[in-house]
Amino acid sequence: MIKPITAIIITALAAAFISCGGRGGEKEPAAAPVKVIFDTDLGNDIDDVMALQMLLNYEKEGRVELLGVTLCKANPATIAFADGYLRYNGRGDLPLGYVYDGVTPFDGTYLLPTLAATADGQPVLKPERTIDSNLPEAYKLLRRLLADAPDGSVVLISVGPMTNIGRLMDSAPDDISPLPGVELVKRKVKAVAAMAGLYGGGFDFPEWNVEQDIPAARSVFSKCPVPLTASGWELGNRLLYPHQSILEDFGDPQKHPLAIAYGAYMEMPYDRQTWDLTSVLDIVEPDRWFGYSPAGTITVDEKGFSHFTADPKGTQRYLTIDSLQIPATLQGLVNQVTGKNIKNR
Ligand SMILES: [Ca+2]
Repeated sequence: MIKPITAIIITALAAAFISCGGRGGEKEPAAAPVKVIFDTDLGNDIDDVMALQMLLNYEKEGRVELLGVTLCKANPATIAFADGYLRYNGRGDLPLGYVYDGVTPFDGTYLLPTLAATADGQPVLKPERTIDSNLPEAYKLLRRLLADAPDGSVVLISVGPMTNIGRLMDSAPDDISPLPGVELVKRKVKAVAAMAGLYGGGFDFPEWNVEQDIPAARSVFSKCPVPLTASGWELGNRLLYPHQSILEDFGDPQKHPLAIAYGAYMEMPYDRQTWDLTSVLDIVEPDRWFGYSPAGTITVDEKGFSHFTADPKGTQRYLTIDSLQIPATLQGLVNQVTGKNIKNR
């Protein structure tokens, strides 16, 4: 028999554990998953693959609902890679849109090797959608997905040249929606996360995503009618993904498409910057891993340089990080890319 005082302590401890959401107690009521559209230039830098894997893992945790993926790299292998990768993760049903006359048409270094890779005599990726699949124009798919979504529900993540998002902002009413692009975004989108630009004064050059399609970036930053959080080049540059994780956390690295792509992108071993990953991490888990600039506005000049102006009425900001927070945030990124959080929930 348990003595009364011990019983009281146990009861108090159990109550505290449950209120902290501890495992083993009652589960916290799960928040509704965040509806996400992911606009990516898969095939340019490797961080897009890792950012996509983070989203797929968040979805497996019930924290994200992927509505669709739009491709802003104008290379046919991007379609096959995206479809094969989604299919590998059980999401071959996800809508895909493509930028038919967009920028960065080159093959890059990892799309074709990963598509050609085999394991145990089978292709690792088994794409069914290709350039011949008549995919919708990306900005039209964006319009469709937004039109079908509840008001104020969608998070738009932009981690490549902003061609598709720019065309969305500039789009006119059509048979999909009577709203022009900016109004459609205003009604349906809760927030935009964009890996784009360079902030804080430590460096001074046009950031790559912005530079590839300057008119599109100017359009997005000047017209975006909802809160936009940018991740600047300088942020992901401080958080280097450990190559040991690529070698150890995906089973046989010769058989997993992320590890194969990472190994093909550059000569191993290397620790790559986590630019696109930071936008995903913050928009799904705001106020946890990063700090923020004051509110303000971001402008892009004709040469592609980004400029931030603090303004209490502004709805744009950029991510920051304190040096002391870097190890924990990097571990947060690794856990999400590798899916370690799936097992822990
Ligand atoms: Ca990218």
